[in-house]
Amino acid sequence: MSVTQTAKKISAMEIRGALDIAIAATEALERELKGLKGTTNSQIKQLKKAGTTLKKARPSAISLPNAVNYVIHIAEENRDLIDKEFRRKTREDVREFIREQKESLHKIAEYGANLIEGGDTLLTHCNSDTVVEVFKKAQEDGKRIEVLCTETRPRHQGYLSAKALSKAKIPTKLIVDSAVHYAMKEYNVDKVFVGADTVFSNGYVINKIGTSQVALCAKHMEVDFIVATETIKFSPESVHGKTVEIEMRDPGEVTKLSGVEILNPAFDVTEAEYVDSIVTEKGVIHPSAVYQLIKEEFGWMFTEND
Ligand code: RUB
Repeated sequence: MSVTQTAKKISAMEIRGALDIAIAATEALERELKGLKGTTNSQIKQLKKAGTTLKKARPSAISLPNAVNYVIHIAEENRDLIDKEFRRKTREDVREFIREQKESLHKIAEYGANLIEGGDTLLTHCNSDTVVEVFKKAQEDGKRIEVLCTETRPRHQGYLSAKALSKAKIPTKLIVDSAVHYAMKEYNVDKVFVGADTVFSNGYVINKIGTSQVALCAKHMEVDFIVATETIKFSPESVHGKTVEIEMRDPGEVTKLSGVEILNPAFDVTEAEYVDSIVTEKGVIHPSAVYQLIKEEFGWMFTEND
């Protein structure tokens, strides 16, 4: 699949979820590298152009520009290599980066599962592969858990979570989004786990629209609100105050109602004070530790003056 085809699939949400988006973009650049020609400088230029096409595909998951920027960083590090050797070494490094991302998922599953106790009732919103892996690991570890999944209007990604969990033989219930408060009370939810599209240096989290309402309910009900995310979803630019755009999708995804303006924001921001823990591949951290972890993980993006 070409860079343009990958970007189209990301925009159309045929490839979705912040980690899958990042991996798909990285793989597209790796394939692009294979066919590049010309001087190393011109190959890097072509790679940057392809990267720009990918970055435009969706705006709210920082994992996408992070992955693209990292591939370009790798290419620039290999700038002194010539032609074939440049492509060979860069592709090898890019494949290593993809392996690391996949490995992160397993580590988060392990650390996240350690936060779950046998008998827990858990709730999740939308469809995060990372969260699904955490729940599956808890089950594999012999913990008896039950999961409530929100439907996640308008695209119903909660159905994907519910299907994946029930396939893994985890008792699963599906609720409409507006039943979160009711379900937390009626089913004694112990913990909420959600994924992330972007995590800012101040610990604020962008995730699927509705996440912040779930977090408000969790706070009110004194239920732990846990975010499971690879550090590729941390925003290094947020250290300098940069935010990301909240994607507004086609109103037709919601409904058609003549004479009424339909709004369809796809993501929202959950403030750090609602987040109890963030599970990363580097360990379980408090939102106040995000800044430090960004400095460690994205050192290649900062200068000595940062
Ligand atoms: C998906 C979403 C997910 C995060 C994390 O939104 O908000 O919670 O992307 O997913 P959309 P993962 O369906 O609009 O892409 O843990 O799989 O990276």
